[in-house]
Amino acid sequence: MNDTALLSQAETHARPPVSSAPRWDVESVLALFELPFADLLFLAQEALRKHFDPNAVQRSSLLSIKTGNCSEDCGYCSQSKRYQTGLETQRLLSTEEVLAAAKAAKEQGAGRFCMGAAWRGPKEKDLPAVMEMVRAVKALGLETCVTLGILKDGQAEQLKEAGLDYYNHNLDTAPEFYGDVVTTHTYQDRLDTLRNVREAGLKVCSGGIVGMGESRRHRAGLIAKLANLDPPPESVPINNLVPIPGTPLANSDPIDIFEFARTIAAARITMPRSYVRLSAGREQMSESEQALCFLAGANSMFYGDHLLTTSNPQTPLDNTLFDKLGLHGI
Ligand code: SAM
Ligand code: DTB
Ligand code: SF4
Repeated sequence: MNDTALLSQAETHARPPVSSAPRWDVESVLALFELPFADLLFLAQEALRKHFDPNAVQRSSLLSIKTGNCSEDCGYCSQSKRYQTGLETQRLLSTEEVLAAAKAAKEQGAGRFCMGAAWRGPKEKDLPAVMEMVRAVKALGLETCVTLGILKDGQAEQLKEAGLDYYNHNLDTAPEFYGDVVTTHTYQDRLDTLRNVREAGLKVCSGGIVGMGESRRHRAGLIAKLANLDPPPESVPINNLVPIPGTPLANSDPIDIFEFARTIAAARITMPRSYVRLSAGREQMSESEQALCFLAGANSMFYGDHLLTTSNPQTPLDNTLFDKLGLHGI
């Protein structure tokens, strides 16, 4: 497919879905990855500028509300109880602790507050406490997001009733590679949760991780899967693997920054109306590398000095970068 044809596929995609047929096949996404870099970034900028203020960056702050001791074996994760990562575990925080962190995030300028729990999924007894946190954070005037793992029938509806805006649940990689990274739950489990979340009327945040030893075709496969969700996620986090000593992926080769930027650009072009988030791994990137990701169409990021169990650039550093680039936060 030539550039014009690829862009016209992007434009078709931008219209409200008329059928549930896949709109992006893996080959077409691969063709985007294989464009000359400047051509790819040009298409990404065109897609961004059609739907967004290109200099506005959505900012979400993260808090781990329950840390470590997780039953699952996700090969990238510091929080699995199967790996010796030296992580200090923490039971579910109180609403007061969460509220204090949310207030601080709001003061720094975050627009959304995302609460993450190291669960395979929440137990029925856990949900009332999380619902209380959601109500309290929303009352501050922040958008709310939680990431709690696999949801059982009815749980997404309960979270919606509490006023939750977004549910984060990443597909993480292509279906063909998922089994190399996680064996304790399946890709289909994750798709089922995303369907439950959508049916409950919540907004979807779903993306993935690159740099886990996957191929370019796998990266294209992840993007195609996300773009073909009907409708696509409102928010698409693209994480660069943060290697955690003690996990199976501790020694993965870092991904080349241009390949990372290509993944962001492919997400931008195939999901033109979604916020594409430059997510984990920013601390390992220079200012210029981050700027490249914004040029590739990222218009969202994690803001605040920590992610879940690892660190993120300090707020003053991010504010300086925004000043240098003429970006403003929302
Ligand atoms: N337990 C829930 C789940 O797995 O859905 C929610 C928390 S989990 C830590 C949320 C997401 O963080 C994962 O799906 C993965 O995409 C991302 N993540 C976890 N560890 C990471 C790492 N070391 N580097 C990059 N991203 C990571
Ligand atoms: C997402 O895609 N990335 C965030 C959030 N959603 C929950 C988590 C990143 C975690 C990075 C490793 C850590 O801090 O444990
Ligand atoms: Fe548990 Fe989530 Fe980490 Fe997997 S990614 S081990 S489910 S906390």
